[in-house]
Amino acid sequence: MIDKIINTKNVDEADLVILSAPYEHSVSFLGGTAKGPNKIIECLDNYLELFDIDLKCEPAKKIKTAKKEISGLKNIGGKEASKKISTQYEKIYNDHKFIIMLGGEHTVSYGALEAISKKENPKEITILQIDAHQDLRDDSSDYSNKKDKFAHSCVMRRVHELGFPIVQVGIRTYSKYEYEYWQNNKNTITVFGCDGKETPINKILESIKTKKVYITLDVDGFDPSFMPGTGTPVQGGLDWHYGLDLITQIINTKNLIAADIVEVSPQKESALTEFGAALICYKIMAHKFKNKLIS
Ligand SMILES: [Mn+2]
Repeated sequence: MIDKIINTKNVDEADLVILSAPYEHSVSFLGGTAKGPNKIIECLDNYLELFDIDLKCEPAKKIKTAKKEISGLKNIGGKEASKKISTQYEKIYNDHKFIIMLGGEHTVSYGALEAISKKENPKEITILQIDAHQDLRDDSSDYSNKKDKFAHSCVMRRVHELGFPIVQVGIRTYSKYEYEYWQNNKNTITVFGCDGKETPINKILESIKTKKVYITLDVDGFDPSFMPGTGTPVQGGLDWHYGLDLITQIINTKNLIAADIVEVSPQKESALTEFGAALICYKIMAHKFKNKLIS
């Protein structure tokens, strides 16, 4: 039998669920994120080594992983999509499964966090957002004729309104309105920019005041040389090893309650982005279930 990372069809018996949210609607530049989840899963199924070279073991053999897709996300607006995601997410989350959600555009994170906010106190969970953009707009009216409060560029504002504190890493472009919102909410929004000098990881860890953390990874947070396939690429992002180190250190020092990887837009000429997203997904799995690996 060939061992696979996604190794059970039964969501009920899984420790971990890879939840696809192939939602794409409020694209502001390049499209294609609806195809992201399947491409990442293809990499998880076929191209990744099971052996983790840092942990020196095969995490997949100890973690029961299932996949599931959120249905009904085609041709609907962001508010409706968020509701669909939230309802389906809630069922799996309440069943005590660890969820890694794969997007889709960044809007999908709101549905997940709304579901979580029903069960837990948002003030006790910090969102660690790796992203080139703050996504703190109130709506999309400054760049689109369609005013949309659930566009991808507004997702972290909506999440912040739910009560979650946010720590942003990799930020290197924002609008006047986003800057103002951040300045008015400095107690609960911490920003680490990207100016060519790397922020020491312990500084980021110190800025997270809660034990519980949710990671939302917009792949454009990484430098586009590592993750070129994304809707709104921006030069000068996180180094690959630095980003991985940040993610694993957070899992090892905090209580990661769930994560998402969004904005993967597969390219014809390069599979780098979906492969990188799959690698990060497997890293999160391995470190989250580290205790299981030793036994
Ligand atoms: Mn984003």
